[in-house]
Amino acid sequence: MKNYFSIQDIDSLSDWVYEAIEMKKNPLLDKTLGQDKTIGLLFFNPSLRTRLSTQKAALNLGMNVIVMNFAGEGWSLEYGDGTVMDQGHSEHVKEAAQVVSQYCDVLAIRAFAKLENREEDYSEKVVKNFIRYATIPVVNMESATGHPLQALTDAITIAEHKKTDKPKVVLSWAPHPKALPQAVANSFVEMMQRMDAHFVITHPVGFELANQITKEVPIDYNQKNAFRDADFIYVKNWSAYHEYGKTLQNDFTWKITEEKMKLTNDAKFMHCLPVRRNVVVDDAVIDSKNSIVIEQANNRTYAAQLVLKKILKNK
Ligand code: SN0
Repeated sequence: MKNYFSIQDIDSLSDWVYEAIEMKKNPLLDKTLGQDKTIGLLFFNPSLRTRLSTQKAALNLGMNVIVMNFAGEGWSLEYGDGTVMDQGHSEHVKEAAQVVSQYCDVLAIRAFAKLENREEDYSEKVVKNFIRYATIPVVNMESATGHPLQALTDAITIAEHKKTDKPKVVLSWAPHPKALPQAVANSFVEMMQRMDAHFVITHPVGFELANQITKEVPIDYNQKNAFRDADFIYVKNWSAYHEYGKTLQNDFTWKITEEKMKLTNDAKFMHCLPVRRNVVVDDAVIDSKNSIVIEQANNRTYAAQLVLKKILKNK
């Protein structure tokens, strides 16, 4: 594998999930694989789990890690072809990507959706241009439209916790004070279409995700109905896709409560974090024994480590 841009780069999901679970049992098995190799992590946005788990994954493989916060510290980058660069942008991605490629063996990038222009975000301007001009493999650490490391983590976590071969998994929208990207939800939806699961999405009218991603996945506009008999409740806020980047109405009746969790089949509660307590989910749910968010975050390391291992082995 050269780049890990989206979950389409996973050739055999069941093999990957199995390998990640094996790797978790003995994370230092390949501790010399990345010896004398360097990964560079570029962040255009904040991070806790992605930054530390990807570093941890690289360290487990014996790699060196260099990290740069691009937001505020890097030059403001230009992405257009043939632009007369007499405005605010100081450096073209063409040079930036080639230069970084000389310092590193693998490059990982986080660049969130700006939520201003749907076409621009869905063209994946930042990460795709880095892939275009870099001469080394590129890993997506949440781009404008996807978060494939999170989705791989979620597949691993569901595989570890499922009690039946085909669990019922519900992706539920929840309220949030800010407009958030669709990236996590998009990649989760794509992942659930590849997993053996009864998958349902529930959200208020107007929060439909891109049809090219949701395809035939059933949408239930009645959250309580969707929750019935669920084995996993995966919660995420996202802003509207059609009225792009808008929060529309922030319906607080969509918060995840103990009462709603009682409708489920003793479902596990999942969230990629960070989460706004008592806005997205009540303390009573996230602090309950059914909440697996901390273990889910732990699995970020093994998802990243598996991806890096495959890139290092060029398989
Ligand atoms: C990001 C998102 O894409 O929704 C990253 C999730 C992994 N989340 C946020 O930006 C939350 C910010 C906040 O203020 O709650």
